[in-house]
Amino acid sequence: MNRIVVTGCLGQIGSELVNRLRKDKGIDNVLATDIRKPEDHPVVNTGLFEVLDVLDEDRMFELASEFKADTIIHLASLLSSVAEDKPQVAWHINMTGLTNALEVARKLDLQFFTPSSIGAFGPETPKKDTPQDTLQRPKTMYGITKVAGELLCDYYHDKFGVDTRGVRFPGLISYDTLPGGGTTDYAVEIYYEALKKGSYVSPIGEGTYMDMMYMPDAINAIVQLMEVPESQLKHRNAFNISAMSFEPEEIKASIQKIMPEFTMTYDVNPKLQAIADSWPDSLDCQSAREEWTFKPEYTLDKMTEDMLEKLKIKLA
Ligand code: AKB
Repeated sequence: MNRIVVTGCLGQIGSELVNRLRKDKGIDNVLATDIRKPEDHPVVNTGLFEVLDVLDEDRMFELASEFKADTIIHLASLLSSVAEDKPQVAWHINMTGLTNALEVARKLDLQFFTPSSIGAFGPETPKKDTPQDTLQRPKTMYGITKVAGELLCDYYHDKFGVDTRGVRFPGLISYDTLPGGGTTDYAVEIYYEALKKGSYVSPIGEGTYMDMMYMPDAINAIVQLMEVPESQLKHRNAFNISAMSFEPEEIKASIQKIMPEFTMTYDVNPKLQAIADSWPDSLDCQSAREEWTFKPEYTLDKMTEDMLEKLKIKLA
């Protein structure tokens, strides 16, 4: 991984990943792309940036080929909640975008990364300590595109020899760029609202556990997995990874350790709750630990401390 094209760079993961890769690999070795080019944005202002609609395979090929890329990190995708509102659009963007990126990787012999998600599991999946290899059958369009994507990445490796790699991300929590249209977004919003209003109305019901991870651990995971020798990997795509599993009362309690006056009430959103109920409570991450020494640093309390500190500065 030395010359990298990243799609979907203005998103929650992309904006922080591009920053890290520019530091690690050099500014001129990372080509950030997204469907729009904002006038003033750190990703655009601090390095190479090109407009790219991932539905346009020719343009993706041209950019990667001219840049002499050796790696493509494909992040552009619709998240779970918005995908339920526009299922046909979600299928088109998530699957055609992925197929195009895989084709570019095949034609140019690039190393490849794309994230799957806890959304790739369904209500029949074992809920606790969800195994790496188990029954999936998701009931959301997002989950269907993620399972299909996992299988497609395996296929491109087995059939064409593309060095595809990937993880199943849990909910990602970060202060830099807001997530957009996910089911786990509440775990980001709660910190903003705690600082802005001192209170939060949770759209996810009490007792609903979901896996989560702080963004620095997620970025480390991508870099670590991409750099491990191929010979060490048995499950190259869709590794279960998670740093913590909590329900709304637990994140509330974590915030209250620093802000005792913080309060939370519930107004459960039926769509989000149904999605959350169909996902695992906690993943078994043994394969990631064994095959590429995955080891997240942030616990819930350590993350809360950092989030509140960084957000306070951002919102000041
Ligand atoms: C979402 O909630 O859709 C995402 C995810 C867990 O994949 N954050």
